[in-house]
Amino acid sequence: MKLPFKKALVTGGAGFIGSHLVEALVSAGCQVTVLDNLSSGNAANLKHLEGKFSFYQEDIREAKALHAAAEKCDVVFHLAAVVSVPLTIENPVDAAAVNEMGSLLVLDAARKQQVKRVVFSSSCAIYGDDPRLPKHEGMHPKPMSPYAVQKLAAEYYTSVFYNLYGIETAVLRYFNVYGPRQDPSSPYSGVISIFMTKALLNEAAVIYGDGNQSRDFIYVADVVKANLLAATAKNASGQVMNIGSGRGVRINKLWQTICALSGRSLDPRYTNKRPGDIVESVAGIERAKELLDFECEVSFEKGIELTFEWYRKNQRSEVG
Ligand code: UD2
Repeated sequence: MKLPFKKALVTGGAGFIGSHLVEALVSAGCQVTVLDNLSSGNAANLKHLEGKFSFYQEDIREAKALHAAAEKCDVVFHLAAVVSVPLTIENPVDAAAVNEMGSLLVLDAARKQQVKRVVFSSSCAIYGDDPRLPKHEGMHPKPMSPYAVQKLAAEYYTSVFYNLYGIETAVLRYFNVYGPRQDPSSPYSGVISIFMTKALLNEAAVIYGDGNQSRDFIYVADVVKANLLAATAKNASGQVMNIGSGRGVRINKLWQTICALSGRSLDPRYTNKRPGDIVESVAGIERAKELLDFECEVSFEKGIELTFEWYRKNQRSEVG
């Protein structure tokens, strides 16, 4: 993809999604700066790109580093965050300092450094448990966790910066992102990373509830594509867009698919539903299609296959 901008900052660039974005930007010939405090990101995610980007190992709240990193950038992709919902429940104040105040500082640095556009990574968490499907951007937000409140607050700041200061912004509400490099080692890791690691270890998955809950899974390369389009599409400025596949997959079906790929037949162990677990989640994707001309290229079946291959090659012994 030929990009119409030269220099970009990726906050959280050493994380799962961020590292894939950095890879795409570098291979498109973009000059990339990464700012990441490595609290949940991992330098190993960028090892293969060593020497091809600038790196600030800093927190987004370190104003001096942030300003230096944003200097002369055309675009800021803001992905740095406390990404675990349960962690924000355990420690809402610390998480807010990063997810809310940190986001405000990123926007302000972008404004002062005259960055043209900021693409903010938000989450479908802001819809809460609204039972109506698919979830679309016109729905009234119903945040149910500090994480969702913090993402929503940052979305509002983004919109205020667009209206008050004329800085171009685009907000992407990700659904369940999966793919290579997603860390399976915590109980709050993405379900696909956990299930794949379990299947490879010949262990049964634990399914919370009856397994009939659905999720809209989106492959990480498609999320990267959405970011690149959001950085450049004329109509995206000032907009909020869902980034999902538009298709719901039940957790029982997910486990069966992964078992089939591993060639094993393992009955899952069922346990209590997770507190606050949403039952159905499917993205309405019309707005991203209209404004970004975005469509998922990688089907669930293909993405699962690619991801499983990666976990097979990079097998781990720790799993959430
Ligand atoms: C996702 C995001 C979260 C937030 C939220 C918004 C991830 C990793 N998390 O949380 O950041 O944006 O959406 O609503 O993308 N499950 C099992 N067994 C396991 C692990 C999970 O049954 O070992 C179930 C879990 O109960 C849930 C589903 O799988 O019903 C997906 O769980 P998840 O932790 O991957 O993601 P989710 O949707 O809770």
